[in-house]
Amino acid sequence: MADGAVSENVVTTEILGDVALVCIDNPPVNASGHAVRVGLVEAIEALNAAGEAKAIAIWCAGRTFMAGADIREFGKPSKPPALPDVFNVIEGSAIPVVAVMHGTALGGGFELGLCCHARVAIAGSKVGLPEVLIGLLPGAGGTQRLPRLAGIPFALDMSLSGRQVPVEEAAQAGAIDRVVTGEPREVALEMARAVVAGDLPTRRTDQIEAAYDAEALAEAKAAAQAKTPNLVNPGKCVDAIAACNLPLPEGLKVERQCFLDCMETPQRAGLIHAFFGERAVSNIPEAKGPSREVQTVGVIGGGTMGSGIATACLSAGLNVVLVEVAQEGLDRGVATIGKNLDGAVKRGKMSAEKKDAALARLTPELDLDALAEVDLVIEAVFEKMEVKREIFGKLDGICKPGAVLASNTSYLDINEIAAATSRPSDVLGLHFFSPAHVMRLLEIVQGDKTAPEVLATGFALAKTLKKVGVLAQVCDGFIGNRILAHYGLCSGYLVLDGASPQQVDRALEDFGFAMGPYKVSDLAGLDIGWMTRKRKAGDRDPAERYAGDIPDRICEQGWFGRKTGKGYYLYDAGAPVPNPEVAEIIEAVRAEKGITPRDFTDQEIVDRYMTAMIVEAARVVEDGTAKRPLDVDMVFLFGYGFPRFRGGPLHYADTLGAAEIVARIERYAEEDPHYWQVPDILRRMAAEGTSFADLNKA
Ligand code: 3H9
Repeated sequence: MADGAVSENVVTTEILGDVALVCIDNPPVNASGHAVRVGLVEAIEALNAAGEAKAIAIWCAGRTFMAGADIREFGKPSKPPALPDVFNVIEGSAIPVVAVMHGTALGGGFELGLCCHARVAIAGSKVGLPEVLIGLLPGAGGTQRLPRLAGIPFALDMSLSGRQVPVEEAAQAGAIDRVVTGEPREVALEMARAVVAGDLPTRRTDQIEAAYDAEALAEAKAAAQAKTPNLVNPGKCVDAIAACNLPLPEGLKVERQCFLDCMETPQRAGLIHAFFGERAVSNIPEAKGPSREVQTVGVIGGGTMGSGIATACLSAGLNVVLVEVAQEGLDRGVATIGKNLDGAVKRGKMSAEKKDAALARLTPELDLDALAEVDLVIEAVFEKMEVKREIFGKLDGICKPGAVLASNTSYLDINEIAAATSRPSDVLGLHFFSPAHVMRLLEIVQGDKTAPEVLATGFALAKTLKKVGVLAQVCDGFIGNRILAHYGLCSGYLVLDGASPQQVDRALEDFGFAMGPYKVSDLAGLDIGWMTRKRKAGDRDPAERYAGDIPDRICEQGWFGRKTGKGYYLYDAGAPVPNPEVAEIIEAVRAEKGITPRDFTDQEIVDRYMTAMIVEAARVVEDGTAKRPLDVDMVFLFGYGFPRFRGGPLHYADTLGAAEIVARIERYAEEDPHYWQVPDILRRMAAEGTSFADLNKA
């Protein structure tokens, strides 16, 4: 029996003749929180004590079978009974138990199914072991029972990919005994009766031996190490599965230890912060109010950005009117959209029929007048205020009343753009990230006069496009690019002072970034930064150390990165190699400036780069450009390739502590007091011993 806790009626039992139905009803997703665990043990023990039922069926109310352990409980002291103990009670039940799964039976939910004596699923539902995605491994018997039912290769695939597997596929592999149609409760009753009648065979996993596959295990271990060298949990997951040749109770002990080892890691905390952060960014009043209906979107500009935005809208089932000024540009835009959609088909993200239907919803036009009837316009033209104002002035006269007018500007003042219209309340910023049909971030920029309904329409659009919409206020670069501009200077200083671009890239890739900043610059095009530096040359503070001499000189050679075959790296053939001529430029610039290059360790590079990022991110929170620290974190995870397992710059900052960050800034400020300044918010946090996580809760 459990520790006497109240089960809050989240688990109820119905006796219907000689069968019993046990229902879990714990909205929204029937997670196995403490009350559920207690309730399940009580229900199974009570039925066994009574000894009247000949079969038990476990089913769930609401939209889904149990979606796993309650992730909100992780990191807090755990209250018994632990989930593996609950499942041992179920597996040990003398009365056979059948699970009836619907919706998404994930993690502990699927493991609940595995510990039962028969597993039935409703057609069209999915099962999965997504623990790997939150820094864990299946810790309630999944690594032991799944290989016994479906073999080691299938168990490795499910638990290392975290993918949601259609139940039909899981049934084929042996993980599910029967796929049926119907409502969960009715199916539960029918299946419990089928067990009694002997029409649904039962099996106990403690009586099944797994076919051992040492080769698959060794391959999986090597692949996990190569693919995610920074993560502990995939390797531990393989170790746990490898124990499936032991007797079940022994194997479960190994699994438990591996699970607890992962639970202790900061990676688990980072990944769970990412899970909740992704949901929390749109869990705000601004996103929830009434919004305007959007079925047809006008996209102005058929360049890379405009075509990507159009692709995203078409893929989500919206109609798109694409406007360009010249036929050639329009044709190029349509061709890019076609290529983007072809890519989606090739990657298995879209069927060929869906692609044809998407293209049929595209209307290419050469005249802004074609936007008269669209519900929302996204302007994605050249980054110049005069051009944008001219377009918005025209849209004001063309678009129907109530149309939402959005700019995809990355830096410019939305209020100034809105002022070019007679309806600034309809204007907002929708800042996509390149490639716009792939990157999940959408900064939703609120102007001074943006109507609440228009802002909510931005969030609704993000949801339709399956993007992560983050609210930002107006400033140069909004959340992401403003912070980037600041820490970009830091990487410039690192190279000026002695590091090579390759060392900076390597250090940050080892830290977990998908690509180092110099590889990213080469990919994005070095001319973009060059243009920005020229645009801002007049505003430069004379006290600021200029970090642009090296990239300026590279651009003067006509080397703009990947697209010209040359940048910080050479892209002639095969893998990029360092451009030796850049090393000469760097040396020359250092010599002209009288800089004696010094050595940096990789750790020092990471420390300085991350501190610079945290400094500006803290300021963005302090002045309200971002609503909360977690909004900054999600911008970096979904738009800037920040390592997900580190949770985002401000979650990472909490792992260091404000006092350590302040101490670092003060140390660096001894060399460059202009660049390295302690934001007030960090100084306050250091004094009070508070964290960014505290601000997320406030
Ligand atoms: C595990 O099981 C470990 C075991 O192996 C071993 C244990 C010893 N817990 O995503 P949605 C909330 S690890 C707590 O918007 P959808 C979510 O935050 C777990 N809360 O809906 C949101 O709250 P709010 C393995 C959870 O329909 C609300 O439910 N399982 C959990 O788009 C709705 O969620 C997973 O990793 C949870 N487990 O998608 C599954 N799950 O309304 C994680 C959800 O306040 N969950 N919430 O913002 C999912 O993948 C999706 O939520 C799911 C539904 C597909 C289920």
